Amino acid sequence: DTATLGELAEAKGRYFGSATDNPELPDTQYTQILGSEFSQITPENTMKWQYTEPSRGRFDYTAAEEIVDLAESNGQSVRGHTLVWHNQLPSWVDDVPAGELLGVMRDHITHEVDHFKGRLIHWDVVNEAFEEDGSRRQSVFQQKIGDSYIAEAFKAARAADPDVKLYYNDYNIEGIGPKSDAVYEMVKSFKAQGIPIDGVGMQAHLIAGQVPASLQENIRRFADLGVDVALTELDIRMTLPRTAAKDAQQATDYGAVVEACLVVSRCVGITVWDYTDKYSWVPSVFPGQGAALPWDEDFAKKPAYHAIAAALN
Ligand code: 9MR
Repeated sequence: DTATLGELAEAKGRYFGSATDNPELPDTQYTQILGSEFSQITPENTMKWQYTEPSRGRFDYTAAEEIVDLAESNGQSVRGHTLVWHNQLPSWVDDVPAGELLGVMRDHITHEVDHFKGRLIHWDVVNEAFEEDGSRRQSVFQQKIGDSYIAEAFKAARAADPDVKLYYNDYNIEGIGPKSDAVYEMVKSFKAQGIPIDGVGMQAHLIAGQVPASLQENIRRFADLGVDVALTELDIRMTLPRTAAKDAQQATDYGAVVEACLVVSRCVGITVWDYTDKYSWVPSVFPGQGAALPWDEDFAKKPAYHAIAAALN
């Protein structure tokens, strides 16, 4: 069986992608697999505000372009990640007077969306705007603009590019619960009011043995609102060290996630948050945990890889 994950997903009308980051690109063993196995790429960091508008009105897409150019040369689609987020936000944004922040946010969105117009399939317009209890995260945008900032962000993105699909993206919204309920209600009200939203990104930073049982039902209820769903940052971490049993559990979990997407026609694709344990964000943020990706740190395929391929078949 020599089909790539991208090809297997394509046969099901989906993409299968990976995130990548600029410091990894000189690693030719890495880029060989990145360029061949996946049909979609997400820049892991360099489309974020800190890189793209490091000071007010000064835009820089050099690093992001490096990834988009590479993806295009490999025939891969690209998801834009992300326009409005409380992290990786340059400190000057915190100091913008409340009365100016809506304009600053719109200018940022307009400039970046326009810059990449025609080259991206999706934009994560707003990222991680809710707390676990379903309340709004008290970001600078929430505090200075108020509840309307999310709708305003989507309207600005649509005005800048009528074709790119506009996504709301968050973590811990894979299962049904207070946080996903809040996102669900937001999407429902956007649809009722004509606020442009095309999709919901479920990040899917999961834990081996703990895939939410309601994942498939949750994907379906969003699809039934008339939006697409994408699994945008999939990884499934475990407590280190790896064992055969943990690898087997993780493989089962990856297979289950892929199957949950495939049964809902509006689940359009899956992106792993990088593909090799060599470059995973997990160990630095969750000490003692890791091995979350389908390839190990030496680029050997793990049981998870084979479970993904089998599920896509
Ligand atoms: O993987 C990204 C890591 O390299 C950055 O240091 C980090 C900064 O917050 O962001 C990571 O990506 C995040 C993504 O942009 C949004 N969802 C959570 C991801 C993991 O933290």
